[in-house]
Amino acid sequence: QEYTALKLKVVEWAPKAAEAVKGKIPEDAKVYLVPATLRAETMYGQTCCFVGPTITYGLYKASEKEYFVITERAAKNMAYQGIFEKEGVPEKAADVLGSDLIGTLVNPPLSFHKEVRVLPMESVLATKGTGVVTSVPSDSPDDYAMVTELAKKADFYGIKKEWAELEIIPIIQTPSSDLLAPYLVKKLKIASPKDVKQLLEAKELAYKEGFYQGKMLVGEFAGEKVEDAKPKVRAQLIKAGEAFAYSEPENKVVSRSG
Ligand code: ZZB
Repeated sequence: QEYTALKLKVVEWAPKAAEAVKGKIPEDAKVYLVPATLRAETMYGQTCCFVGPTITYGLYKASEKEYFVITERAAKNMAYQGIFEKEGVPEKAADVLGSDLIGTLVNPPLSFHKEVRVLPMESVLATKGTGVVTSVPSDSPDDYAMVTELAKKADFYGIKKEWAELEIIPIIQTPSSDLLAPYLVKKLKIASPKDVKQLLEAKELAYKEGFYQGKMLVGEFAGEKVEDAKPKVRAQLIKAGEAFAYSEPENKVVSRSG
């Protein structure tokens, strides 16, 4: 499985995360949350970044002045793939619990929303990708169901309601809708992130319709088919130093919905 790993720069830490990293990295170091995605062409529509609240993340040294927030498992894979300056064993500067990251402000490359918050998602798997997931509610039914839930129960989740209410901008046009994920969530009567089975079905439908029938509505490749735009957007992000290729051993790939 070849992912695109995206660099979301930390602009401001949540208080507990700030405590966890204090004095552990150089003052002028840049830190990134690094989600792994299969949908580089949707990055215009990022509205937040999900972490698993019970997952322990590490701050791993990518180069002298750059650190990545990812799972240990991902750090080991990256060290092995020559993504870090130092090959072999990853260097960890600090641990930080997912729940302590919530509220952290990050800058997602390419996105219309220049600053988005880190928010909780229980279904994030520590065993897949980097354990960090960027949220695109226009095109990912899981993400749409989760941001809807977070906005509804902001107090319960310990977040500010407005963090989950960023405008959802149409990115891709398909025969069904310009906002395929919200459309499918409604159509399959998905009420919450707990509707795992319907969400899995919605995800499969969204992947298929988005890829084979989707047309870009925004960005440099507006008007082009998703099929054609996808590799171009990815190449652009990589060239700009805002993303890199990250691959996962095949047998370890598990679907988000089990
Ligand atoms: C942005 C995005 C935009 C994604 C979209 C999907 C869609 P899959 O499909 O389940 O095999 N993901 C990545 N890592 C994790 C994790 N550790 N736990 C849970 N979910 C994870 O895996 C690929 C997708 O699952 C990734 O692509 C990521 O969400 C999420 F419009 O990134 B995606 C129809 C889907 N649309």
